[in-house]
Amino acid sequence: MVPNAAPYGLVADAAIVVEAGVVAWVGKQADLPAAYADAPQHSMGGRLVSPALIDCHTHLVHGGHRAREFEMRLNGESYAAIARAGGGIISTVSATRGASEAELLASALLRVDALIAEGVGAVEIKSGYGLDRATELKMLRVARAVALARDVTVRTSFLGAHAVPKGADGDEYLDDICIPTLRAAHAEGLVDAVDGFCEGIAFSPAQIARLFDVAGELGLPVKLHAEQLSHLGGAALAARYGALSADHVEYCTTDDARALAASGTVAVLLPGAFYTLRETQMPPVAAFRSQGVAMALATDWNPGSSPLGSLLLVVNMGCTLFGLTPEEALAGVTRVAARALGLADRGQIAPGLRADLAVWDVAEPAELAYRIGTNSLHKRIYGGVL
Ligand code: DI6
Ligand code: FE
Repeated sequence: MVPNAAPYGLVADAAIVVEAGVVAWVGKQADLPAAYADAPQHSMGGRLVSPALIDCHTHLVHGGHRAREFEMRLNGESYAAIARAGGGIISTVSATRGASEAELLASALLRVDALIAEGVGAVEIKSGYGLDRATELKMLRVARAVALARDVTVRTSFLGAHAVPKGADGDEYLDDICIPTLRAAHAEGLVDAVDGFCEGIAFSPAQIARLFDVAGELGLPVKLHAEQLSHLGGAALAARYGALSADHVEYCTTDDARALAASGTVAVLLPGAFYTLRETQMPPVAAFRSQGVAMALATDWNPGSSPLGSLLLVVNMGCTLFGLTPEEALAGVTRVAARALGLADRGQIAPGLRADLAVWDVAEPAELAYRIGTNSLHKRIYGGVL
């Protein structure tokens, strides 16, 4: 996935030298420097080796499920109408508040294990199903605990601005609960980035700006659920704050794409939510391409709009639903996903980067995008450990 003349940065008959968990050298086996000739060698059997995958947008710590709501939508209710009636995010908030830390961790580990089994080495996990101090902190502690329980890197995002609690006023919730909770979570070292849901059913750009000002004061990067169901100006706002990413972005305009390109903000495409909600507004992939906006792909694993536990399926959907090329889609779950998380030490196989690798039983990279419901992972290598 190192950008060069070859598609996918592919190197045939390659060797990778790993020292202390870091890639020391990569190139053609025939060019292996003599200094490494005596190092222990492990054949990958001629298989394809990619960077380990990165899922850069998930809500995989949560209580309960929303299969009933899925039924309601298929009986004609809309996602927004269910949310307004107290279903949707708010129903997962009740289930998450009611779950113990141990219960949340157990269910989160099942989900993370499914991702790891597909070669994922890093995952972003958001809070946002607490909407009160105790539960937001509980979710973030569980996210940190996932990283201790498994060989996987976890980046947390504080998503206290995910929904307005039932009966509350958005601005009062921000001032009295959300922002003080962000400060408390940051003081506990639980926050790697600050996220929000900028949408008619959630928070306005002006409200998100107030939250982002606090993030800036705390030295935390920001990201935003923007332009998912309507065009509210979230992407422009994200660009103005130099966000790591703007996510969903179906309703982005060409002007938004220009702004995202200028700020170096990654557009994270989430085909699982598009598919589940049977949306018809496509993200402006052509504008992202022409303006030079880097595109990532992620599961958005959550119990409402994207109960999707396969990043490989997301790669396929990114191609089939959104028209990404397989090369763009694979970059979107490796090199670009790393950028969306501010992780400069991975996402490509290159000297100095972590030896987080995925070894695949496929002959060529496009197979990873083309197969549906097939897990071709032979082995995952995390931090150089075979
Ligand atoms: N956008 C989404 O797709 C998820 N959150 C968000 O802000 C949906 C979360 C849910 O429906 O529970
Ligand atoms: Fe999301």
